[in-house]
Amino acid sequence: MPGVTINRAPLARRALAGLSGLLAGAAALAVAELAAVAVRPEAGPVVAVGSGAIDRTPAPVKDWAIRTFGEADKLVLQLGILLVLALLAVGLGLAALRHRRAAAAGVLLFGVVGAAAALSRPDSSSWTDALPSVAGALAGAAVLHVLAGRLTAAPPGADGADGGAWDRRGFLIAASAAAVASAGAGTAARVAAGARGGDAAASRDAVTLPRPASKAAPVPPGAALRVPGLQPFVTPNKDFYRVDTALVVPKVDATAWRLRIHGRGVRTPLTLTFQDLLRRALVERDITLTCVSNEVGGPYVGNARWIGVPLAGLLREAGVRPPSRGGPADQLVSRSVDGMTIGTPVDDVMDGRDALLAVGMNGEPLPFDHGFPVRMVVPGLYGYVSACKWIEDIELTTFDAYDAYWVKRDWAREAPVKTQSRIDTPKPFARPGAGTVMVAGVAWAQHRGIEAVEVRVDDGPWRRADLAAEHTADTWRQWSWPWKATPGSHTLTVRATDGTGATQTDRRTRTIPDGASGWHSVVVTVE
Ligand SMILES: Nc1nc2c(c(=O)[nH]1)N[C@H]1C(S)=C(S)[C@@H](COP(=O)(O)O)O[C@H]1N2
Ligand SMILES: [Mo]
Repeated sequence: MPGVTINRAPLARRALAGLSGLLAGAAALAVAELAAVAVRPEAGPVVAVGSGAIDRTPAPVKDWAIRTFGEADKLVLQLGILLVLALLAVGLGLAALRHRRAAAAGVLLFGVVGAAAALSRPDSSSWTDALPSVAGALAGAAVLHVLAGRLTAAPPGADGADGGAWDRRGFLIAASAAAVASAGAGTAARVAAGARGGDAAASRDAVTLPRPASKAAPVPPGAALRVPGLQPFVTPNKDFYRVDTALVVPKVDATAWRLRIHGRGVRTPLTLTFQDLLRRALVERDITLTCVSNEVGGPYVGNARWIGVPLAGLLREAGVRPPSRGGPADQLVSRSVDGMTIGTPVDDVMDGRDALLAVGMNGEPLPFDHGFPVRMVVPGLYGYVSACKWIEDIELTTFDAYDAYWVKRDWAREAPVKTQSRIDTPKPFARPGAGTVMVAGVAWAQHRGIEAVEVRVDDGPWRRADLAAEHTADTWRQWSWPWKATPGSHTLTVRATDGTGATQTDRRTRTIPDGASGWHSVVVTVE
């Protein structure tokens, strides 16, 4: 049916042009992601642009995103990027109707943006990181040129001679071919990316954690209360909160991993393998980790049993003296394989607390999400100033000389964990029956310990809650309080007192710059 052309009706032509743009965009992304597997997964345009966006997002917006989307924040960001790309692709397709070359150039411009984003990542070390975006853009421009190009060609002459325009079947075949090829490339990229992470997974499977030379103190029987709705004393790995900037979780092959310790005041720089760490005397400790982005009453706190190498001992072997003993470096900067930098006071790491290079979490090698093969854990400090995951470098320097990632973004240089308490049950807006209602939750003031927890109903007097047995000052403490609930709407409020005798302040602050303060309240209606 050579006489049936589709490029005469303007509306249909525009729809097909938009579709051409979308298909060009899909081809560009699929080819780029496939190329990224060969080059470096993090060099793919979506991840590179997304990571760049994360780094440049103003702190309040990032805070809002974490608050609103929680741990789905990265998924939302990636879907957002894809949506914007899809709209732009449709736009370029429409533009191609009039300005075929300009539209193709537009696609190439996106390639340049993607390449620039990939090259400017802190973990980019090679020009080859530009290749995925460039390859994708070339593929996208070609698809757009072919599909949209012939939408504008002259229609066949009255004699039925082909004027270069698509007939319905021709366009359908070409468009389907582009779609199938893109889907194929995209699927191949997924499969290849999975295989690439295989080495890391195999290296993790091969790890047998040695028995620690120093075991964790046994958890006293009374440390874990049995109250429905209360968070368990030990947070299972699968439920442990995750906060990081990694759009793609780094998959590090432990057999190729190295940790370098160097910098100011380091007499003997060290380079350690994973086996080097496992051969040392390991310690096992229960430590509660908290994120500075945790709102009052929020979920970004968890307690785990870590196995690791005491960091202070390693530093002493390297010849490091803390500033309190005359050493020249007051800041320890840890760097991860994905370019995160975290600054920790050297004095804190070397003051006798259990600052660890952790290799194990709750009886297994670190999960990839939580930093395999090695991460730092320092009791008493928020994660962003202490808990570097996927660590590969430790540099001794000064706070004057260097600002770490979050400090550059207006968070505090030093950030000890603030005393906090949370009501886990009843939940906000619960409707318990009148009578005895168990109010229970957790309180934490890592490295100072929790001495007391008090609960208040409405504006009534503070009542001492029953504290679970104390495990260590570095772990959170559960509490409960049997409330004689009377019908009506009531506000329950909690506050804790830490091991120094200081009571949690009621002054509400935002999370930025050094952690939220204030009391947690829940409103319930007793029936
Ligand atoms: N490499 C890397 N390490 C990191 C981060 C990160 O973004 N990248 N986030 C830090 C923050 S803010 C916190 S609170 C803890 C969270 O550790 P988790 O995800 O294992 O709970 O990791 C810290 N270590
Ligand atoms: Mo954090």
